[in-house]
Amino acid sequence: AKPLDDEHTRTSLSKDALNRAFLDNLFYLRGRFLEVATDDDLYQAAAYTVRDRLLERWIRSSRLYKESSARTVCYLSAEFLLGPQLMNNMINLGITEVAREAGEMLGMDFERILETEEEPGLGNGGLGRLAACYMDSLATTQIPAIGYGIRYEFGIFDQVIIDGWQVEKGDTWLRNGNPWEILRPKLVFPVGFGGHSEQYTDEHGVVRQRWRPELVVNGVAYDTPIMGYGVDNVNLLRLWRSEAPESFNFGAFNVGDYYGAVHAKIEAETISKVLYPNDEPEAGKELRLKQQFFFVSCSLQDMIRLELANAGTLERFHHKYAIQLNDTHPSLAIAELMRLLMDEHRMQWDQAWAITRESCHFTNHTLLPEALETWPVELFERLLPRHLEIVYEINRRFLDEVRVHFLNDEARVARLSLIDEAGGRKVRMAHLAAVGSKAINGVAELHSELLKTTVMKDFNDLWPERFHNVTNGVTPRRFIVASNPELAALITETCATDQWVRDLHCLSQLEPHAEDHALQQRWRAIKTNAKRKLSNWLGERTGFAPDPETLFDVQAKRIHEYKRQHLNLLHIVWLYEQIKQNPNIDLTPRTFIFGGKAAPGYFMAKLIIKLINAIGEVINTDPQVNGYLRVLFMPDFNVKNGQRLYPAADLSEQISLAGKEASGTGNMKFSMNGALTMGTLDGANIEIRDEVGHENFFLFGMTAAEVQHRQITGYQPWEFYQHDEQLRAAIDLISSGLFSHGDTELFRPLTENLIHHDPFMVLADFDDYRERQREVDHAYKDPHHWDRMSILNTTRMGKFSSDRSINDYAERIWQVKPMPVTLQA
Ligand code: 4GP
Repeated sequence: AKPLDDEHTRTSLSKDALNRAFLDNLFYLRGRFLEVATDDDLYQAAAYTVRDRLLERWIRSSRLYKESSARTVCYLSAEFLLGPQLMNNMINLGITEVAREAGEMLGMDFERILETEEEPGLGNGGLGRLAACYMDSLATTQIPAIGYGIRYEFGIFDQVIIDGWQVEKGDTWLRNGNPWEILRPKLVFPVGFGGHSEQYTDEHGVVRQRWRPELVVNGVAYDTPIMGYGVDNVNLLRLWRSEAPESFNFGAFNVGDYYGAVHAKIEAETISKVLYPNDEPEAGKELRLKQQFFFVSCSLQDMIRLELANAGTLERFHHKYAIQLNDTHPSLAIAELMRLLMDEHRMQWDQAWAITRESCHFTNHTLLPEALETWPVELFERLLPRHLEIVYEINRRFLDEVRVHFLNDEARVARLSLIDEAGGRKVRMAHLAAVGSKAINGVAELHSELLKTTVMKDFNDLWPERFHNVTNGVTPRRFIVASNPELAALITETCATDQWVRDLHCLSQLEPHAEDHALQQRWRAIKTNAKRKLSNWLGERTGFAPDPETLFDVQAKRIHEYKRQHLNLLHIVWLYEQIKQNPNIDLTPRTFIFGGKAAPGYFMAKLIIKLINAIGEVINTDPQVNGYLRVLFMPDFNVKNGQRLYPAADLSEQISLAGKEASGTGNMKFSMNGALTMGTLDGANIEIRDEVGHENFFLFGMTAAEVQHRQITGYQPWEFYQHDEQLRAAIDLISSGLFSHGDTELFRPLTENLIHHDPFMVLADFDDYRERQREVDHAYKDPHHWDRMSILNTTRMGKFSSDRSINDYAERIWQVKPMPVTLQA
């Protein structure tokens, strides 16, 4: 098949020119010549060579954006889970083929160079990866945008599996340097902490308020170019690193307190040191609050600097910027923007508030109560005394409005207040974000509805017009073109155009070919090949290479009880029993593959990982069952490893309890690559099923409404355990010690929790899940039928491109327009 990009290589870049540039970089930047270069030297030289190709476009883009008054999107996110960048930048530049050939001319192993790249893991999971997809789509749709976040020195931990348990290892992604970023040593902003707020009289005799922080750290900018696909727009990802201001340690140093001087430096640098793994209790995480304020303050100061340089005044700040708050982590932006406008730039409250409210927008990503951020007032006041005053004033005015709207409803006032008065007083960050934002959105239709009827119901009663839905999307550049080049080439060949890469709805052009046996055969061959590649990789890493002819059934995502990896496991254990009882059973041979990290402090999630590996150990070494069943855990699931997994899956497990998964985006990545989904009516599953056709989706489980009903009427998991013999047998087998060398205690916390509490209703959905899995087993036996469903899954995924999501935000929320950049003068 023809490669995707060589027809539209807009760079008219020759192999020779590329090689010359590459060798120059190897020589001048790395001080190496080809014969002695290490893999890392080669990778770095390649990365610089590609980056150089971005820079001209970058400069052109920033100049154009600066000169125009076009509205710029500022995407504030504590996480950007970028993944490897070399391949994607080449794809977006349209130079992968010429680069591959150039590399071959020099006798280099292109794949090996790509493999060498260490990904920046500056995020936990869905929320951080979404931010990265949106950066790709903003550039591709030519919308001026800046992503603002934190340049963590240590991103999400690396996961290794030792004796079946997850062991965390520090992520050292910066060890060899990061060729994609450019340090801006002069772009530095001070960020204060602590101290007090005071009144003073300015030179015009006006009484004002100001903050006297006790500690000041600096935020210094690191810029990464974000190239759009097939366009010349390059946007900016600006990440902040904390450091001690130079003057800060002088005092101590001069009096000979060397330790004190260094200590202060370390304390300042700690702020951007490490990414917090999520799913951990928030309480007392002082450093996390510091991180949030740190990056929000730097980012807003930067926006203000740019606007003052351009317009000379901040009166039109909200016309210039559309700020998107990616969850509540950046919601201090509301208070900090107010402070900057009033205290530093002497604006009156009303004007500052109008500007803030017109600039900010807020996305919620989860309804799980433990993820709704609150900060103890005491801690908030200690770190941000002036901001607490501002929050109180926002709250006072807000609650006045509430009282006008809902007369004599003090219960509602208490529920809406920015301060939670129950127990220890806490600042509710979601409320701060909601009050200060023009628009509030959920990330899939169901989630947005639930947001309005549950956690944000009172806000919806007050301001229904502020609520929106923007269903998530993912970038097809990374999740089809980069991760599954063979499939991409087949699609392009069959459609006779690669337009789909930019407009994913064009995949529907493939649909008339879904019945075509020749296409089906090639489709299957590509899938099998992807499975073979994954199998080899797993073989090298885990010592076991699964058979690519078996059905690959994959669940890859964070390990969490609400995502119900243990439901999957109960089914596997049940299958194991069936085979044991009936060795001649007619089953489709399957390989179950799991991947995902557990938060280091989340005991139950870690126990689930142990159980996956324990079950795998028994099944994979039992010749009586391992012709039918294999169970594998892929260590260190991250963006890079995800890209190996999505193309190789036949079945995608999206089995969260309905109402718990806000959207999911892995579900989209799998389906785009032709996997069928086994899923509940949760998050974006619902919309995926509506798009791909109900007959091409394996649906099971309760609806969100049924879940709610069960919760209200009292859920008794014990009853399911008692009445469902099959289920009981599976649970009992785990309790029996069969998977734990006779240890009946090891998994007890898990089994007891299921039988007696089961907060995510695994037992209630088990029977239906098992039934649907039986259908999967049958369906896979008919290759034509399966391949047709697989093709239709891909062709009908147009809606789930992040380009569509970004268009939705641009039109309905941000009111921003594309601004095409052209290279020609
Ligand atoms: C995730 C949600 O759990 C997931 O459903 C959603 O697709 C994703 O955000 C992007 O919107 N939330 C997180 C988090 O990753 O840290 O809260």
